[in-house]
Amino acid sequence: MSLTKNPNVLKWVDEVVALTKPDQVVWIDGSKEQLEALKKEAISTGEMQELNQEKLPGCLYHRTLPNDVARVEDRTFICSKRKEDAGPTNNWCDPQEMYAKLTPMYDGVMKGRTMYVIPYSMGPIGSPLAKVGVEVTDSIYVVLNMDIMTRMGKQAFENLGDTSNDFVRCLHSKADVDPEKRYIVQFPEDNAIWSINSAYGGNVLLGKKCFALRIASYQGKNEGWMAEHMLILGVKKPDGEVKYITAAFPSACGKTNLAMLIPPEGYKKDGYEVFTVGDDIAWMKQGEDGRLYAINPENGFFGVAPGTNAKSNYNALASTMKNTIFTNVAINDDDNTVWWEGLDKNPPENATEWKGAKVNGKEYTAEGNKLAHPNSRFTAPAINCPCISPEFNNPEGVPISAIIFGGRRASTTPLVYQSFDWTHGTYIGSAVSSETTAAATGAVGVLRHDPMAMKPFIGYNVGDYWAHWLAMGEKLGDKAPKIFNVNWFKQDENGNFIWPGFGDNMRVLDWIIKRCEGTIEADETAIGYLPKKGDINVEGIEDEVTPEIMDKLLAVDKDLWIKEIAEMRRYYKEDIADKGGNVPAALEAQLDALEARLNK
Ligand code: GTP
Ligand code: SPV
Ligand code: MN
Repeated sequence: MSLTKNPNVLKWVDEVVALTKPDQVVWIDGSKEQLEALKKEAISTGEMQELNQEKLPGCLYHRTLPNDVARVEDRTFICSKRKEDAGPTNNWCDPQEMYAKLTPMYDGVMKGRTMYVIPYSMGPIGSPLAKVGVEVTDSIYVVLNMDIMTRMGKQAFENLGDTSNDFVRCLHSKADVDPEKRYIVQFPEDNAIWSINSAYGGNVLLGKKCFALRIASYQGKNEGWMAEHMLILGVKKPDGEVKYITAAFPSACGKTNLAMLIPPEGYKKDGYEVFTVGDDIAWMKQGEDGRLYAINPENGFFGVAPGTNAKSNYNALASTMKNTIFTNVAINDDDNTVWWEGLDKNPPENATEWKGAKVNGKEYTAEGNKLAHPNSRFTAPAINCPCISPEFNNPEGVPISAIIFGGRRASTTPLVYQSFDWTHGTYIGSAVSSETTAAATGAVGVLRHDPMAMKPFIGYNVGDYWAHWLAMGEKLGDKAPKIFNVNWFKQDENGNFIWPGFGDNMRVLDWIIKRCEGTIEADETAIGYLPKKGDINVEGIEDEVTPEIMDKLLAVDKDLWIKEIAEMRRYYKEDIADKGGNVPAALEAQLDALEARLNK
């Protein structure tokens, strides 16, 4: 039975039913009974595996095909009418051509299967910033994940109303999970997403990257707000005030970890606390008081499992202890729980590795094999998180004081620096580059440009995206958040990280907050404001972060920066301008000014 009278929804569902020809159509109302029945069904068919219900109540396991374990950027398209509207960072195809190519692939694809119709809201129900999507899918895994990641079910239709046409049409079929026929396609001008032949995370949970970033960034440009690949956290200071910060790091570069940070002992004693509002995506809009407000459109965390442990990210681990779906981690067959590299130092001897083979985990990992896929993930409800912010469901969002950019850089970029102003900060965002990770298919560890950590997610022309950033700065004026850059990943000659990272990143947040409050001086350098000697608090880690190491962490190496500038000139010209991207003159001017300052 359909859950809405909205004729736009009903018409679209009729169309996709006629196209995909499912045996039956099930509308997902979000009720407990319905979800329990779906879980049972998925367990009975083997699509999901039930884990130890005493140790991990409500938790399920899922394995995707080895060819289907990460986002596929080379098969992801932005289909705007005009090629120049997709711009140089996206694969483009004419929408009519793409519809013509994909329609036969969807024709009858759900014969013998059930179609699930999932209404969902990105953002708290009733929030002026929230938006509705409807995803149809032939995967129970998708339904159960969407339940965790979004506000799913009837409530979303209540938000949409009976007449609105403002919902994103999300069509997913796992089809045959054929990598040669895999397509992740956004049609921004049609409010539509078509995904086929994948059953993995970011390719199929269409509310996430496809809608909340690719489609939403396009909507944000047109409607005057921003959709960004950013965590949102609150730092409660000893005086009780909470300062909110967003941070954009590329995939698998530390957003979930920073968002759930536990402050070092000294800070805890002083009364500092960190609260998580979001770990991956921020929608931001100017509020009535002129400041920038952010909501997390998601309702859960789709986090990287490997490396997560009680020490590195206690709050993330705690979030996965119930009602969580684990994808492509390893199974500990002794007690039917989960394991991944970095959880602890004891790989289970009786293990099933992520592809499904029974192995002796100790021997297997000793040979250099991995039990869990490097991009294995947990899908955990936000309410499980011990440090979830009391403002998590605030429909108005939280006011942002600072925006942080960062990436994985072995050299060049210091631990932290502050931009001179919003325009300079926008330049810094445009210049983010980072070593690639397992979150997307392709080589790992290759330095690539990833402006604002949004390279795979900007749903339109990157030049227009930068212009939109500059326009937002104009609008926000002196109420604009201050913009910073951080690098947790600086290495020594032997390739070891020289900054302890994780909870100790609080020390950098502390400096950032003081800069926002204007209570700490800084050194004005060619690249921006840097901490003065001794201003990054190293109490308790003096042995690890000696003054010499701190000097290295904060060094601005002129030769490396001259190289960086040459690369940015090449990037702006060859990768952007020559390929149809309009680099705003204000950003070119920032590059000139940076070079002039360095050569002074
Ligand atoms: P996506 O979900 O793909 O967007 O990733 P993310 O940005 O949320 O990254 P996440 O926090 O899951 O971290 C990814 C990897 O980086 C994990 O293996 C972490 O252990 C590692 N990491 C996170 N923070 C730090 C840090 O401060 N220092 C170091 N050295 N590694 C870190
Ligand atoms: C990312 O790759 O940035 C993720 C995981 O957060 S996915 O949802 O697969 O995009
Ligand atoms: Mn992400």
